[in-house]
Amino acid sequence: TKPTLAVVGATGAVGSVMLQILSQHADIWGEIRLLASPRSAGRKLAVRGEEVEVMAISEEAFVGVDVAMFDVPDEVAAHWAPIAAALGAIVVDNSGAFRMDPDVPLVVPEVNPHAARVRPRGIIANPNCTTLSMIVALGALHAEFGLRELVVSSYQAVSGAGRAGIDTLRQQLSLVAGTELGTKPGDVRRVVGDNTGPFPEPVALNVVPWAGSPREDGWSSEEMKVRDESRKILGLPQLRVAVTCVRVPVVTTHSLTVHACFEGEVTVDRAREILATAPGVVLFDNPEAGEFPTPADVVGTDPTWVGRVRRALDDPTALELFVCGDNLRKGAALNTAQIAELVAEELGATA
Ligand code: 2RA
Repeated sequence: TKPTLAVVGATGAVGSVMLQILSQHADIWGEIRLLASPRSAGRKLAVRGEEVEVMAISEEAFVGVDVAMFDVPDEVAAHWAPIAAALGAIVVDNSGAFRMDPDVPLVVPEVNPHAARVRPRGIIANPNCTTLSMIVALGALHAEFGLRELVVSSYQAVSGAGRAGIDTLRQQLSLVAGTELGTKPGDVRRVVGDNTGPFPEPVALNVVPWAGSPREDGWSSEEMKVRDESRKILGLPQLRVAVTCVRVPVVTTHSLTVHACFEGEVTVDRAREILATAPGVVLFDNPEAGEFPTPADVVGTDPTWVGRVRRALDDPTALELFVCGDNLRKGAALNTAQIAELVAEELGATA
């Protein structure tokens, strides 16, 4: 019999992409249960061409579930994931609640699939979307060149902050559309007013050097995630990481500039060969023909797109890259689904 899957947080921005992916991938699941907060219970959502009613999260709802994909706030995951695991489900969690727990593997199937098999708490964590938007390409380069240091800046889409992020950008864009803003200081702020939603500053016609919540010494939670998660996924606990996270007025698809330093000298030719053949990576790099990845083209696709591959001007051991990944697909729903599929394969093999 096919395993039973629960999608927890089915009504959110990531949840709805999870349902699309379940309808697009090979149909390996038996029953699919959709769970969400009591507020969303009773709604009907389409999955695999059928309308399925959303149930409120409860202990009973997890009985008989083999694998549960969670996309809910940290505190909801912290409460419910261990309950689901105790009831026998293997949980694949996309919150930040368990990612750095030493007893919870943090898995990217193209990079460290073996880690998914060792899960003492019955929970597997899915990385943050910013880490995920670059790590498949970096994992491929690391496997050959040996990564030593990363210097990264992110250009993060508003859907990283969920439906509220998307709604905020759309509202702000409608307020500024047709106005002649941007010549006088404070223009955009005046038009947008206090309507900054989940962001600390207006995001339309702007860039905001902040994502997440404050951490020690001026760092943001998002920046700490990029460092800590990259180290854990790559198995490089001492990796040097310098990172600044920035929000930009893009709906979906995170971009990053990456300066990656390796153990020895690298060549662009070899780097391009690695990127062109790595699973889950597309090399799109011919600037003279206007070819480099942009969010407008990458959105809705599965791979990590890499362009602008150059050897660092002043360091023969370093590469410069521009990387784009759909933050709702590989950055969240797709990676979670891929992990769930790995687990289903394992359950099938041992059944
Ligand atoms: C963001 N990475 O883009 C976060 C969401 N997990 O806001």
